[in-house]
Amino acid sequence: MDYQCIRFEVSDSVARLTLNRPDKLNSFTSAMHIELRDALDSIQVDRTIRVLVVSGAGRAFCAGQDLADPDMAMGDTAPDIGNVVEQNYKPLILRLQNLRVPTVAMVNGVAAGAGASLALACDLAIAGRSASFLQAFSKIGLIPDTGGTWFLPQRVGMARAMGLALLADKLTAEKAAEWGLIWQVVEDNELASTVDKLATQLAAMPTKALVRTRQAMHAAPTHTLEQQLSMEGGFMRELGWSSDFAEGVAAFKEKRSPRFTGT
Ligand code: T3D
Repeated sequence: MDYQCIRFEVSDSVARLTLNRPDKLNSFTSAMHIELRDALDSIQVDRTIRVLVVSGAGRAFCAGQDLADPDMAMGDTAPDIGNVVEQNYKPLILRLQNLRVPTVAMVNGVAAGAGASLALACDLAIAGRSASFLQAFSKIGLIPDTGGTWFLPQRVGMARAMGLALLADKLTAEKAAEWGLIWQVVEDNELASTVDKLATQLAAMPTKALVRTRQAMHAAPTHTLEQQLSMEGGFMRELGWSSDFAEGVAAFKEKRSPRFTGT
């Protein structure tokens, strides 16, 4: 597929997906969603990829839904944005959650509405100091979607999640890191190099274990302890049969760095 709204590059086991509508702060359109689905699906079949980095072109990460997209057009009747959520946002988040590689959001500027949720849907979010997070939804009469109501309280607790969602105040990157919404904040001029280093590190790690960790962590809130222990046991059994486990143990015994292959 020839991408118009995103850039997608793969090199050295790292896939870089850049939302690429800088004039509109990389806001989502239906056309962008089609391209995102295509790019994410390609990661599922390209076994050379070991990590995904998501970022935005220009000064923003993503301003959420493009409010001027035809999907949002107010004709004689109001648009069915429930359908837009079902057809575009739900598949996006489920694809990210089920991706076979770890994911990193490089938040280079404002992340608003579904753009903030996109960052939260990645396994690790790293922001530049001038970036910010905005639950813009209540300003236009909507709720935090794209998983926002799921990610927010889990990350920052109910009181802060409600404050952010109801009041739609901008949260600085520094505060976001302090509150546990994101993993790390770094100086703007160090963001790209920090994320490159992290991506290289993740790409050399035992991919399957990282992904099973994500799945177990996200299952925990709805599981009993017994269910969670069973899930951990199942994943450990599977990982115990992986090449990366054998390599990790061998490397430990031989006092050398492991050479994980993601298998
Ligand atoms: O289908 C569905 O709706 C369901 C899904 C909904 C999910 C959602 O994401 S709902 C929330 C949608 N997003 C927003 O409400 C955020 C709207 N944008 C803003 O509040 C501000 O733009 C920002 C706080 C993100 C950034 O402010 P600022 O001052 O840095 O930039 P700006 O001047 O407002 O924007 C620059 C340009 O981007 C401007 O275009 P122009 O005038 O230069 O031609 C602006 O219109 C455009 N832009 C920014 N956000 C959007 C957008 N255009 C379309 N849609 C946007 N969301």
